[in-house]
Amino acid sequence: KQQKPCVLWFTGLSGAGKSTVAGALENKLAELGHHTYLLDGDNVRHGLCRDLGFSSEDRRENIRRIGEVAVLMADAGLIVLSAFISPHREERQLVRDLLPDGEFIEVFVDTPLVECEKRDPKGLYKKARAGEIKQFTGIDSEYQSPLSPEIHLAAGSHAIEELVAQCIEHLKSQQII
Ligand code: GGZ
Repeated sequence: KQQKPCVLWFTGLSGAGKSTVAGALENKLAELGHHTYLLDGDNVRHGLCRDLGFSSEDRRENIRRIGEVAVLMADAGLIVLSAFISPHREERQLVRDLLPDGEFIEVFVDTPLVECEKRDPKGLYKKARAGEIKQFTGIDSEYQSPLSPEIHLAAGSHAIEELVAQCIEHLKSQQII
């Protein structure tokens, strides 16, 4: 199946739905016959980046490594999906700059903090509020929203299928698929 390689860079708060939407999009792309790879906390923070924590420097190094891996995978022809908070504009820009024009697609999974905190699937916000986890994104560590993402998902108020459809539309409009 014809495809152009690219990196779909999901960014957003913890609990915003990055992995969920990226996973559902990956399934849809596979169904359509495309070749993809999903990078997320499960396969990266336990291996390649297991020496890193959540200080600003460590997050920066986390994103740098993931960016380099994403570039290699795009080089191999894949549609790469990456789902990390990636809280800093500068680091996301560094990854963008590693790729040819049009191959970096920033996907802002825009779920308001109040909603993420209400979902709190792992109880991490509760712990962060209690001071048991320090430097938690959105609580005592900054999240810098994208200023002009290629795809802006209102993920607090739309069903997963609608968000996936919005991504598919964008990929078609850019003749990636
Ligand atoms: C943010 C943290 C923290 C702190 C642990 N701040 O909801 P989760 O659990 O599964 O997703 C979060 C994940 C964030 O890792 P990333 O590699 O995406 O972060 S970054 O891009 O900023 O490097 C959360 C968990 O790890 N977690 N401590 N202090 N999230």
